[in-house]
Amino acid sequence: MKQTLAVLMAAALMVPAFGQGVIKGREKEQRARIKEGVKDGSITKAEAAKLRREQKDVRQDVRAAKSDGQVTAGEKAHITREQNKASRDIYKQKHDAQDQK
Ligand SMILES: [Ca+2]
Repeated sequence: MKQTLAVLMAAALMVPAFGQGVIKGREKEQRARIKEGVKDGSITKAEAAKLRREQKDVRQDVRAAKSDGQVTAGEKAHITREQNKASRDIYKQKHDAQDQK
């Protein structure tokens, strides 16, 4: 019985931990990388706008995933994939020759 309660409590804590921890942390990190790229000239304004739209899309999907009060493993995997793609896109824009899209 005590064990069941502990499992339920852990499950209840997982949703906010997922949303505020991993996702927010990565978003903050990616935003900082975009800002840094704009500052050192490796990311143009147009590229930054595109990358920030990507971040916005991820945030929208996080909100949608949370809207029913439950972030499923599938939703979490989808968001992680999106963030991985966003991260790769930031890397690409930071290392391109600006004229390569
Ligand atoms: Ca670039």
